[in-house]
Parts: sequence; structure tokens; C-alpha cells
Amino acid sequence: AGNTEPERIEALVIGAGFAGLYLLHKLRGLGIPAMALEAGDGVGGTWYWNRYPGARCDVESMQYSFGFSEELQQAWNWSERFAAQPEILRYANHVADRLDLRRDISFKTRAVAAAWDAAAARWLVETDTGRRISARHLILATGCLSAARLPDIPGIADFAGRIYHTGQWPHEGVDFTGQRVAIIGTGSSAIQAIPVIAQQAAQLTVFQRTPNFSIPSRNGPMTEDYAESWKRDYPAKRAAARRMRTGILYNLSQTPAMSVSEAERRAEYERRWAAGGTAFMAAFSDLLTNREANDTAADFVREKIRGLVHDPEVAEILLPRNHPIGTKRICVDTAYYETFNLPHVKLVDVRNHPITRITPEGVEAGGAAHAVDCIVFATGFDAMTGTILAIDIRGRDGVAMREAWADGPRTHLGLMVAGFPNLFLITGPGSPSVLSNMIVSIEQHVDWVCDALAHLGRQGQGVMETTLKAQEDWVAHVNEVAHRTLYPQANSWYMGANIPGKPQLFMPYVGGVGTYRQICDDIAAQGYPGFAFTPAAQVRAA
Ligand code: NA7
Repeated sequence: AGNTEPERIEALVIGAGFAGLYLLHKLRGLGIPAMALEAGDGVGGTWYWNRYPGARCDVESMQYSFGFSEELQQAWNWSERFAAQPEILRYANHVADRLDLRRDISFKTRAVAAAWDAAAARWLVETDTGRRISARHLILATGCLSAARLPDIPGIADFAGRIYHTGQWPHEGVDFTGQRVAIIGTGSSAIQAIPVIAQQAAQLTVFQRTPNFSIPSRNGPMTEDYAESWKRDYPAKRAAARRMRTGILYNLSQTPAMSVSEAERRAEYERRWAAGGTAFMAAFSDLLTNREANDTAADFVREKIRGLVHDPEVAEILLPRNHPIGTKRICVDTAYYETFNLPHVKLVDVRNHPITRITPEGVEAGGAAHAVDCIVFATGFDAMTGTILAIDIRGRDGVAMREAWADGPRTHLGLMVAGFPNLFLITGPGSPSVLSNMIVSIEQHVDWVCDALAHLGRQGQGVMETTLKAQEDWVAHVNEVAHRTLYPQANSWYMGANIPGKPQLFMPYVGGVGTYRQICDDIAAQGYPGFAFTPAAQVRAA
């Protein structure tokens, strides 16, 4: 098969999550023949894989949805303030059907290698199903939190019961009734799953290494009034959201925390706590830049935790102290802390009593054996770079992406990598993506890439590449902006700190979605400084 001619396409998209779906739609609109490869057997990406109990978006449904089509946003009705995974997956399927995208998606097909052929000015992509595809443009819509990761704890393979990872949940679901369940990790996924698993399990043991800050979601059924308040005014509200720091429209305070009295601060935190959700972090303007300000918010949440958890010893273990609030993605929960009041739920502090191994019977931590029937790993992902580096990508002169990124990912705007022509990243490292409403970021990246392809002329039949200088300037800027904030103070997956040996640098751009959009728009308006374009005619002549 290796000798036969590869299939040919103009744009090859990897991934059929929200980014891949919108790309297919946009590229079609530009008249650029495109197709997508998708590892799963359905669309939805993150929402296809993360089917763990309690999985839910922490951005309100009215905002966590596509804004590019007024028809689409009017047609869809959400049932809850924060949509649960099955509903978001239905929405992704609805979009795929409505826009007739499925005919251009190859499911159960994973890209394993991609090499730039300079002579042909095309990418040659190989799949795990043995296909070879020659594409002028390669667009990675592979997701930031998709490379699920099991920790290096010895003995996992010897465990006699079943093991699960939240990010690779069985499609048929899991019945925990009567089971003794262990869950390892207390990130966003675990904090959503724990209260739901506790309702079923006979016994639930939570292994916590780092306590996290979590804000109640105050989730509930969508009311017609609330949905209408958005739908009446959707275009204007979407436009406003796109200019926000997080791509989410909410009440972002302009007031520094220490400029008001303690009583006023407390009142504001109380209001935000009662309203629920991530908008808590927008209570004051400087919570992510001023440690003293941040401490006031962190103290408030710690006090709430003490109030919610009946056993003071358990509460003490749950108090987050290892990072400023908000410097790891703030969690949003439904009855997380309250779950520790249930008699069959146990908390094990594995910071002070580390997990030493998994035995056939269960988990060993701090010399104690915890016998369980199944283990849930809520241990996160090789974030932002994992899915990209899982593909053996070779750019100009055969240079591997792995080498180019040996000291951490380097990109221009999170969109392109020097030495990798016609390769585009959607929500790549160096973009605000993971600090934002992902769908807002996805739409902006896709629009920008598609505009750039249009700028190349003749349906994108040329070569576009970022310069090393522009990339180095952007990397420096991303770092500088990050270090003006408290973010680097946390050992987070934003820093690559959750993966032993991963180079540590702050990956997302913290300058905000609105600022980033302006920078991208300015670059386009100025004729793309920092990018080299070779139009189609010259490519053919070369
Ligand atoms: P996260 O946020 O990366 O959380 C992973 C959790 O697993 C975290 O509490 C880790 O503790 C814990 N962990 C990882 N390895 C171990 C070992 N070896 N022992 C004990 N505990 C461990 O992943 P999530 O899936 O919850 O959330 C990812 C993102 O998805 C989230 O931020 C949202 O944006 C959506 P640690 O903190 O490293 O001590």
C-alpha cells in the first residue's frame, strides 16, 4: 500500500470536536476542499470522551455554544444553566447534522505521522488505519485536554478490579451500586464526579494530593426567561463576550480588592458565592495579580469549606493552601464539599501519606491498605501539547515537532510554528484557549486561519509560514504577561507541572481573549507581518 498514490485533499483537519466541526463548515464556505480525521466514532471531542458521572461544562450553556450562526443559536434549547455532558454531545451532533458535516469526517481514524514535503509543498499524513493523505494544509483541532494520563504508580496493571479514567469513560456507563470505589485526584473532573459516584457507591475513598478551590455552580433548570434574555439579543451579547478577558460575558469588577473595606469585600464575595460559578474570580480586578487581594478571596473560600464540612479534621485536609486561588483552573461543583459529610465517603491525604502502589486488592497509601472493587483515575491530561506531540510531525528539513518543542512549546500566537509551513493549531499553546470559553476561542482561531487562507489566494493554494523572529517575540510576550500574574505560582497543568519531566513554562496566553483578538485582527489588517506568504504561482514555479 505504501507505493500507491496518497489520497489528495486541500485541507486536512485533525479532530471533530467543536474546532474540527466549525473548520469543516468554514472551509466549505471558502470553497476549500476539506476533510477531517477523528479518532472517536462520533463527533464532539472532549464531550465525546469525558462521559464520567457528573461531567458538565463550567461555562453557562447560553454562552458555551456556537455564535457564528444566528439560526443555529436560536434553534437550540438548553435544559440547564450549566449543561451536562450528554446534552453538549447532543448539541455537537445536532451541529454536525444540521451543517451536513459527517460526510467529510473519517471516524475511528487517528493521524499518527505528518511530514512536510517541501518539493510538493504539501503535508503527507499517515493514519493508524494505513491511509496516506496528501494535504496542502494541515490543521490540528486536536484539543487541549484530550491526552488522558494515568500516573506512574507501580502496580496498576496488577489490580484485580476494573480501572477507569474520567477522560476515557466507557460509553455504556458504569454502575457503581454496591461497589467500594477509589477515586484518585481532586481536579475539576473528580470534583464533578465525586458527589455523583457517592450516590451509588457502597463506599467511596477519595485520594487527594492537592486540595482545590471549588465554587458552587448553583446549577438548575434553564428558565424560559433567562434563555429569552439571551436569544433576544444574541448577536450583541456574543460580540460583547468576544471582547471579554475570558470570552464569557459576566460582571467583571474594575475595583481592586484592597481599595474597599473588609465588610464590602466580604459582601461582594458572598454575592458571588451565592450566584455561583467561575464569575467568583471576577469579584475584584486584581485577584490574579495581587497576592494580598488573592488571599482575601482564598480565605473566604476556606472559611466556606470549614462551614460546609462537619468534621474539622476532614475540613482541614480539604483546605487549599498550595496555590493562590484561580491559578489552577477554579472548579465549579454541585455539593462537592458536602459529600464528605456522608458516612460512606472517606478522604485520604496522599500528600502526607503518598500512594506507594496499587495492589491486586486496592490502593496502598502511607502504609495503609485500602481495599476497593474499582479505581477511578481522575488524574488529568498531558495538556495542550499531548495530542499534538502524539503525532510524529516533521516540518522543514525533517525537523520533528518534538525537537522544536524540546524546551516547551513555541508558537506564534498559538496558531503557527516556525519551520512548519501550512500547519495550523486551533487553541494551541500560546493562545488564551484554556483560560477562556473554549468555543469563543475556537471560533476566533478558525476565523483567523480561514481569513489567512483566503489571503493566500486561489482557495489557499500557497504556502504560509510564521517567521522565527515573530515566534520568539510572541513567546517572550506570553511569558512576560504570565509573570505579571500569580499564575506561575501554581504547579498546574498550565505550566506542564503535572507531567514528570515535561518542560515547565506557562503555556496559555493570559492577556485575555479580547486583547488577543485585537492583536490577531491587527496583524491581519496590516497584511500579516511576522508571516511569510508564497502564493500559488510561485510555489508551482519552485
Ligand atoms: P487535573 O485538573 O489535572 O486534576 C488531576 C488531579 O489528579 C489532581 O488533583 C492531581 O493532583 C491528581 N493526581 C495526578 N497524579 C496523581 C498521583 N500520582 N497521585 C495522586 N494524585 C494525582 O485534571 P481534571 O481532569 O480534573 O481537569 C482537567 C481540566 O478539564 C480542568 O482544569 C478543566 O479545564 C477541565 P495534583 O494537583 O497534581 O497534586
